[in-house]
Amino acid sequence: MVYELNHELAQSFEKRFGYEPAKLYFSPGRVNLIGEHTDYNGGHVFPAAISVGTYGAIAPRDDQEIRTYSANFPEAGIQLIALDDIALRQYDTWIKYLRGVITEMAKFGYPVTKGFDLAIVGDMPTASGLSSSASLEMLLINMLADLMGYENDKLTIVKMGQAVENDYLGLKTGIMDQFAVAFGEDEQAIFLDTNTLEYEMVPAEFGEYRLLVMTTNKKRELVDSKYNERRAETEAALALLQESVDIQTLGDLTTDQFLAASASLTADNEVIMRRARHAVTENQRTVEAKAALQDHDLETFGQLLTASHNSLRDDYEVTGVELDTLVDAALAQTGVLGARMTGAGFGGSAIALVEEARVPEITAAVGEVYTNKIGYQPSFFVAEIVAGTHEIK
Ligand code: GAF
Repeated sequence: MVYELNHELAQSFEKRFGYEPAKLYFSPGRVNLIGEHTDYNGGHVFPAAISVGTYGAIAPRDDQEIRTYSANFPEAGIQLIALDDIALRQYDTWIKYLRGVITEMAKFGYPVTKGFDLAIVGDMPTASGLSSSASLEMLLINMLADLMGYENDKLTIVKMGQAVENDYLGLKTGIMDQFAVAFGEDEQAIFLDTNTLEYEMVPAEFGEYRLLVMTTNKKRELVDSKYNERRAETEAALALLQESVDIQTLGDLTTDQFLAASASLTADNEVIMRRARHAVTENQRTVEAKAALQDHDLETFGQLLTASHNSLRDDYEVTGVELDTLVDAALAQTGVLGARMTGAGFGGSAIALVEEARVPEITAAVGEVYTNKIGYQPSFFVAEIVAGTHEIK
């Protein structure tokens, strides 16, 4: 399953550039099991790297030129970039990530000074909310760090990827996606405290159940501005709460402490306090879900996934009719222990913990309900949890 496009990419490189690539890499996407919109609120997250992602083939050049080709945009052909001209262009497609990566690597003391030929291909559904950008960022940074002979320190690479989002592209994302893509391990979920960056690998053992990824196929609209808006709302709530409690982040509060501290503030600040309530309760659910998974208590784990979705729908308001339809339709089926949106929301994908033997029936039933209500089809696959970004030897 993993490396499905590996061979094809090597051929595609050779066809475009006339010689074999020096190195091939794979960079996964991610699902987040639970812990949504907590990573910029000092909470816990619980993601895992998955087998759909981005492949890269690269070879060094003797000059300062960069020639690139994406098999996902064949009509663009080979695009040329010069190392000394990497400012963001208005009509940049995926190339903006390459320019961003080169810019941020230089700022982190990892300047890219050699030219190279590069081909990439990805097999993630578009706008799937499975972190295609973090997958690409981690791929490019790993390849270019190796090309230059720099030490491949995972956490630094993760932070460079986050800087591409935050500083180069202006999206105020947290650290979860890059961390999951870089630190993933086969069949392990990553329980990460985004406050301390301490993490623990937890076997993603689902027994007779599988993680079904259900993609809305909704066109990506306004996700970035709404994401930044949610972040501003929780920051405003934190500032208000800090007037009465001594906390650094919302992740410092238990649900009970939050309810006590927010009681007198809620009437005048209804919306931002609901946002904060999600961040606090979601953090608690994430800690409980990790314990449930370790105890092989899949019933409880599933219930926490569903509770997470409800909080994202009602308090954080980041789901929307497409994600709600997928989740509700999945939960109405026999053999489903829980379901929730995964990632930023507003479209993208949901996950459901489903009985393996019933996957075909469940996807057929959910697909029918969704298509009738939304007017186009969703897509489905069973997640395979794999290792983080690496060279394919
Ligand atoms: C996006 C962001 F990139 C992550 O940092 C995280 O905040 C997530 O949305 C929501 O949990 O994927």
